[in-house]
Amino acid sequence: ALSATAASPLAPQGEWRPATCQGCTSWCSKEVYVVNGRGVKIRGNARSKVNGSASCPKAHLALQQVYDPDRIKTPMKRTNPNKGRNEDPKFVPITWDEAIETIADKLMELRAANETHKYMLIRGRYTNLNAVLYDRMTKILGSPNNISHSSICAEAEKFGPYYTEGIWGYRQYDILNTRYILCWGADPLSSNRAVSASLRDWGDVLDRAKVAVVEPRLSATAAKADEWLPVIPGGDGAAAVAMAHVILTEGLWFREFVGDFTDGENRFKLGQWVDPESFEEKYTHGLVTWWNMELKDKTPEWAEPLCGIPAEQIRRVAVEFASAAPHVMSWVGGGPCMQVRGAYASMACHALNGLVGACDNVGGALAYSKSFNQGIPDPKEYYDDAAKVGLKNEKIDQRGRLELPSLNGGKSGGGVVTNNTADGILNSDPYDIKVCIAYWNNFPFSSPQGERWERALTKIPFLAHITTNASEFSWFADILLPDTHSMMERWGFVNVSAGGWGHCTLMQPIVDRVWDYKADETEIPWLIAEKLAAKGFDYLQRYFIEQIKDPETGKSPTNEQEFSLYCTKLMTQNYWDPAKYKGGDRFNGWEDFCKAGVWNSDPYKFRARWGKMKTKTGMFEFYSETLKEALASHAEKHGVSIDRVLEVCKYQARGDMAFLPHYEEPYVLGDPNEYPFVLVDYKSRLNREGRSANCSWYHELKDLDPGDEQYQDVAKFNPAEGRRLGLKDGDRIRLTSPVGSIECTAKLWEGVRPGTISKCYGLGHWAYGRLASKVFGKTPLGGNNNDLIPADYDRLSGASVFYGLARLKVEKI
Ligand code: MGD
Ligand code: MGD
Ligand code: SF4
Repeated sequence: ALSATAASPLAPQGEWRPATCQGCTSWCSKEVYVVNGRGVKIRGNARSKVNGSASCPKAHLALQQVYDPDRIKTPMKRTNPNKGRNEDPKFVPITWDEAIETIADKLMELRAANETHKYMLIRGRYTNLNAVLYDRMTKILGSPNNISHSSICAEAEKFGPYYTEGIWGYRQYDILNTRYILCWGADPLSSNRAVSASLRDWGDVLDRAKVAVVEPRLSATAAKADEWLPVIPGGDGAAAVAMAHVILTEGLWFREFVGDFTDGENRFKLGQWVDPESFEEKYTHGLVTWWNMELKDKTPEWAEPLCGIPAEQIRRVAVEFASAAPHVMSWVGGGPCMQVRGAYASMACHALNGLVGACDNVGGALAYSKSFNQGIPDPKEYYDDAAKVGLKNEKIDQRGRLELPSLNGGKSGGGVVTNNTADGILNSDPYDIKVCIAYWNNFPFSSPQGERWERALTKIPFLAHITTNASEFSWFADILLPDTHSMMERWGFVNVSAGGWGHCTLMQPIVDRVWDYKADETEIPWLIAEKLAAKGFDYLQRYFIEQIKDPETGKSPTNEQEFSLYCTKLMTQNYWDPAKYKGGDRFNGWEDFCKAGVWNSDPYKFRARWGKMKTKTGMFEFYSETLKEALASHAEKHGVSIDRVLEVCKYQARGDMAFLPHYEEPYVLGDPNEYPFVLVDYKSRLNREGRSANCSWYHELKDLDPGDEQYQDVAKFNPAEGRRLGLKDGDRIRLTSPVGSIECTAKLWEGVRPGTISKCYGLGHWAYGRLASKVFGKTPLGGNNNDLIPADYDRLSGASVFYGLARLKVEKI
C-alpha cells in the first residue's frame, strides 16, 4: 500500500502559510502552499470568519501574477527623453541605488525652489500601511497632493448611506439570516466585496430567501435570482421611489424602526398630502416630508416608462421585499450610483433599508464591524517651514471647487476627485506638477477617457512608477521600481467585513522574492528617506526612526526590512498584544498572530446604532439634515445658493428636494439618433481589478462571465437588435462613443436589455505584458471600455462615472 513517509514522493514538501488576497476588495484571508520558497496553491484561510476556506475563481490567478515572466525584475530608467504613447521609453536596467538617488535629487530640487507642493503621490490599490508613503511622506515633504484612486472606485455608493445613516463607507450584508435580497447594480457572485463568502453561501441563501436583481444585463447573480428587473441604465431611482411608494401605501413599512400614524390609520394614499403631525417617527427623520414632496404620486405605473421595468413587477418585488421585513436588504452597488446624478439614486435605493428597518438589523444591511487598527504617530513635529507653506496649497484635483463639492464625510472637498487630477495637471490649474511617484495604479487604463492621463503624464517632468508589471502608466515614467506582489512577498494588513464579522488579515513575505523587488508602502519610502537625509533633509528619516519602533523591543528600524516589519507590528498591535486587547480573537503575541494570519471581530451588535446614527439628528434621515448642512456650507464657501450648486453640478433637484432621496433623469452623453445604444460596463469575474489580463487563465476561463467567450473580448447585443443590425456572433466591430472608439467582437445574447450594449471591463491593454496586449507597447488586445466613457462625475460625491453615460454606435469592420 502507498504511504506518505518522509522519503516518499507523496510526503508533504511544503507548508500552508497565511496570506491575504487583494484581487478585489473582498480582501479574503488566504493560505498559500509554499514549497521550497515558491507558492504553488491557494485556498481560503479557514480561521477567517469572513471568508473561511472559500475561494473565488480569480484567487488562483495570483500565482500567475507572482510568477509572471513579464514582471519588472530590476529598477529601470527611461533613455528616450521624448514621452508619449508612440514613444518607446527605451528603459534600461539600473541599480536601486541609482534609482533612489535620482528620485531624491528631484525631491531636493523642489525643496530648493520652494516648490514642495509640486510633488504628487498617487495611490492605486493599497494596504493599511499606505499611511507611510501616501500620507506621512507626502506631508513631511510639504505637499498637499496625495491622490488616491477612491473616486474611480466607489465613492458615489457611499453617498446614500452617509446622508441617510452616517456611514461614509461600505456596508456588509447578513446574507445567511436574510429573507429577501434586492440587488441594485451589484453582482455579489462576481464582484462587490464578499465574493468568496457569497459564492460559498448563495446556495443556502436561495433555499431561504428570495433574490431580485435590478440590472440592465443578466449578471451571474441575476441568472440565479427569483426576479431579474432589467432596468434602463439610470432608471434605478424611479424604480426605488416607486417601491417606496408601494411600501407606504400598502402599509408595509417596519413600524418598530420607522414609527406609525398616531392613530394607527394609514394615510399614505395615492396623491394625498399627509399632515406631518399625524405621524410619530421612532428612529427615522423626515418620512412624511419625503412622502409629500417625492413619493405620493410616484406609482409603479409612473416609474415603468422611466426605468423600463413592468409596473406589476415593481409592485410585486416591493410587496414581497417589505413583507419579509426587517430581515431583508437593499444591496446597492456602483451601477445606479456611479452616474452623473448617481448621488440621489444612491440615496433612493439605500433609503429602502430605512423603510423596512433593515439597516443594522438581523438579515439586513449592516455597517462594517468594529476594528482596532492603531494609527502611526502624528507627523506635525516633522514639518519644516517649507513643508508648512507647501501644505497650504490647493490640491491638484481641484476638489471643493464650486463644480466639485465632493462631500465626503459632510465636508466640502472632503474627498478626492481622482480623474480630474489629469485635467488639473494638463491645465496647470492650480499649478503644474513637477515630480510624481505613483504606485499600484494604472490610470491611463483604469480611468474614463484615460487618454487625458496619457497627455498629463507626458507633461510631468519626472515620474516614478512603483509596479510589478510595466503598464500603460509605466510607459510615461522616467524611473520604474519593481514592486513586491501584495499577496506573497510583503508585509501589510487590511480590514474588511461580511456577514456580520470583521477581520484584519495580514500580508506576509511568505515566498522567496525571485528578483530584487521592494515593497511600495514601506521599504521604498525608507530608502528615499535615507537618501534625502544624506542630502541634508533628514525630517522624514527622523520621523521613521523616532516614531516607528518595534512595539516588542522598543528598537528603531535600521534598514528597510525592519521598517516594514515594525510598521506592521505597530499598526496591528491592538490585535496581537495581550496588554492592548480590545476585542475579538485573542493572541499570545506577534508570532501567534502571524501564524493565524487573521484576527476576527466580535459578533455584530445588531440595532446598536438605532437612534445613534452619525447623522445630524442621530436618526435615519429620509430628509437629510446632514446633506442640507453640507450643501449649505459648500454654497456659502462659494457665495452662492444651494440651487446654484446643484445647477452647476448638473443635478435637477431644487429647493428642499436636494435633501431627499428622489429620482433624477439619467444624464447620458450623445445624440440617440447618432448613438443609439447605452454602454453597460461591468467587471469580469476574473478581473483582479485591472491586473489580471496578463494571466493565461484569465483568457482561458473568460466564459465564466455570463455571455462571454474564451479568448475573446465580446460586446453583447440583444439578439433582436443585433439581427436588425445584420450582426452575427464573431463579427469584428467598432464601437464609437462621443469621445472615442474601440474594436472588439460581436455576440448576440439574450441577457442584454434592448437599447444597451453590455461589455466587460478588463481587456484592451496596449502595454501590460505579452498576453494582455496584442503587441506590447503598440496594439491592444480587445478594447478598453474607458476609451468610450467620457470623463464626468457624480459631483456631490466626486465619483467618476462609468454607468449610464456613454452612448454608442456600432459598425462592422
Ligand atoms: P489597476 O488598474 O488594478 O488599479 O484602478 P487602478 O487603481 O489604476 O492597476 C494597478 C497597476 O499596478 C497595474 O497596472 C500594475 O502596473 C501594478 N500592479 C499590479 N499588481 C501589483 C501589485 O501587486 N503591487 C503593486 N505595487 N503594483 C501592482 C482600479 C480601479 O479601476 C478600480 S478600484 C475600480 S473599482 C474601477 N473599475 C472599473 C470598472 O469596473 N470599469 C471601468 N471601465 N473602469 C474601471 N476602473 C476602475
Ligand atoms: P461592479 O461590479 O462594477 O460594481 O463592486 P460593485 O459596486 O458591485 O458592478 C456594477 C454593476 O452595475 C454591473 O453589474 C453592471 O452591469 C451594473 N450596471 C451598469 N449600469 C447600471 C444601471 O444603470 N443600473 C443598475 N442597476 N446597474 C447597472 C465594485 C467593487 O468590486 C469594487 S469598487 C472593487 S475595487 C472590486 N473590484 C473587483 C474586480 O476587479 N473584479 C471582481 N471580480 N470583483 C471585484 N470586486 C470589487
Ligand atoms: Fe477574495 Fe477577491 Fe481574492 Fe477572490 S479575488 S479570493 S474574492 S479577495
